[in-house]
Amino acid sequence: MIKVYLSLGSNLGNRLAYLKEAVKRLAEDPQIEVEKVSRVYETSPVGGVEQGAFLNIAVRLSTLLPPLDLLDRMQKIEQDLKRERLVHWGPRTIDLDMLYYGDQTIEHERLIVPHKEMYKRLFVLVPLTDVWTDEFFCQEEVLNTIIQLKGEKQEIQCIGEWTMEKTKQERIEAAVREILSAVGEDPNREGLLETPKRVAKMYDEILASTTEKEFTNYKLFESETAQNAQMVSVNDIPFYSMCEHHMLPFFGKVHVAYIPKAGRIIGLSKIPRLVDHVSRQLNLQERITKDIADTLEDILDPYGVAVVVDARHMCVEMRGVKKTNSVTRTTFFTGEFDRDRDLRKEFLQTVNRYRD
Ligand code: PH2
Ligand code: MG
Ligand code: MG
Repeated sequence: MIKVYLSLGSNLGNRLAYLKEAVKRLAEDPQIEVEKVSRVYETSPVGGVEQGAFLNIAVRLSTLLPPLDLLDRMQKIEQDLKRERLVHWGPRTIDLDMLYYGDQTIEHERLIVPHKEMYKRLFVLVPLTDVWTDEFFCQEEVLNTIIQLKGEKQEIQCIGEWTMEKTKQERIEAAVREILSAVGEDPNREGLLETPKRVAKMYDEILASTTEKEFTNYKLFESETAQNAQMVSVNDIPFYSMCEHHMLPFFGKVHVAYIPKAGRIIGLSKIPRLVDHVSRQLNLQERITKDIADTLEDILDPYGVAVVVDARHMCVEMRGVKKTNSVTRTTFFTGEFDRDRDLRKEFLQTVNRYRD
């Protein structure tokens, strides 16, 4: 891992919010570890046009990313945070500059490291002293320069500690460690050391829909042949979800049918995708069933939707009554499927009972 030092500045809009968002985005990058953030400094603008005061911080990272790849990510953050470079050296919502990349010297058309101007800037050097490691190779040079620059008119004032809400990942990790201790385990024993990290990553995947409620990953088609309103069914779609009462898995098969109206159909692979989407949050089987039907109703406005879900629940099988292999079936019918018994029967005959 290579230690990298960055300088961040903002003097437009909610300056602290921009700095926080930029650091958060760095920290969320799986290839970047944010090791330390300096205190927050308010600084008088140096050079360029007449402009408002800056907030500046320094950040220490550890990464395996090559310097230009890291620069790409920094510039992506700048773009995403609506940085506009109307005036060179002028006001900006956010600015990320690379000061040091390990002890390497880089002279590339896109990147010069150590940063060319930094030894003239108190707003870079002072925050840097908050975050460097004991081994940092330029300490003396930086400290001497700070003393020399104090004669110049560069105002810099520390306005507070950096506080950062923990990331989702960190919060889950801490909580998992706590559960491990509470059940009498030693979270520090070899086999468990990486467990909180793995669990946090796993929840990010299997509960992803919690923070992404809307299903948008589909395309509708118009079909001449679907004009005559025949049933379309997709059976045996596997699903895996987590029950909201115990946070234990339940899983099985989903069977879906609908009757297109006005030739409106959806790509067949999108139905399993919808099932996945609906499953990836803490759930009840009944709700999954209804959510799939409701979503298809919303996006297709068909003559009717039928959904059958067969599932095994680990909260039933591993604990409590321990009735293994019992399968729970839930159904939801709308429109014609709700009104027409024969149609419903026709669909249910295509549905095999779920077995292993
Ligand atoms: N950034 C600039 C120009 N001037 N002045 C202060 N105080 N802080 C900055 O971050 C800064 C600046 C261009 O990047
Ligand atoms: Mg800059
Ligand atoms: Mg810059």
